[in-house]
Parts: sequence; structure tokens; C-alpha cells
Amino acid sequence: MRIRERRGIWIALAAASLLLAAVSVQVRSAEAHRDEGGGASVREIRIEMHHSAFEPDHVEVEPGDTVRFVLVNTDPIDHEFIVGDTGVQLAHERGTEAHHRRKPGEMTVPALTTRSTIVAVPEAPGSTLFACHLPGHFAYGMAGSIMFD
Ligand SMILES: [Cu+2]
Repeated sequence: MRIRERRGIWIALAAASLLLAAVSVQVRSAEAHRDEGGGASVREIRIEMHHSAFEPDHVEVEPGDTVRFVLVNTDPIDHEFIVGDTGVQLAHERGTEAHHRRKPGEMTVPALTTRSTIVAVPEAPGSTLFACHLPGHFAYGMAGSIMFD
């Protein structure tokens, strides 16, 4: 009986944190729309996480773009979407941060859910990476690239 009650509390906590995550995503979206007044538009790119792979695994944007990545996880397991250069990717691969939901360009996408995160693309032409660093996923090939040149 006790164990069952505890499980109920954990489920309630999990539901509450999911709700908070959803609210924070909405707040971020609203901020992006406000930014549009400045002339820059928000470009939306949908990336599916399916069978522990990103589809597409390569995207091309313009330098200076503001991009909203809509991340659709169709797998029955969690994934994450971390944008950054090799140094960022290595830090996350070695790191212990198990959950992301506040920093733009770093988002945990729970099993069978959709999340979005907004990334400001640098003005100078170049490229960067995105990847999932849950244990074993990067080694399995869960990574992609963003070109902006
Ligand atoms: Cu993953």
C-alpha cells in the first residue's frame, strides 16, 4: 500500500514537471514572436527522432537566422537534442546532466512527445552539430549537422 502511494506521488511529480516544461516552451515561443517585431523571422524546422536517429540529420539555414526546432520523438524512449560544436558535444557526452529544459538549443524530448527549442544561428557562416547524449545514443549514431553559409 505504501509503495503504491509513493508511486502515485512520483507520477504526480512527473506530471507536474511535464506541465512546467510545456509552459516554459510556450513562454519561449511567445518571446520568439515578440522578437519578430524586430524584422527577423523565426524559421521552423521539424526533426523527427525515430529508431534512435534524427530525420533529417542534416539541415541548412542562413547565417543570423532564428530557428525553432520542433522535435518529434516517435520512439518509446527518451531522447535529447543538444546543439553545439564538438566541444559542446563532448562535454555532454562525458557529462552527467540527465535532463534539459531551460537552455535554448538543449532540450530533453521524453518518449512519444514533441518539444521545441529556439536557436539563434551565428551571423558568421559556419556549421555546427546536434546530437543526443543519453547513454549509448551518440555512439549509435544519433547525431546530425547544421550548415549556415
Ligand atoms: Cu537519443
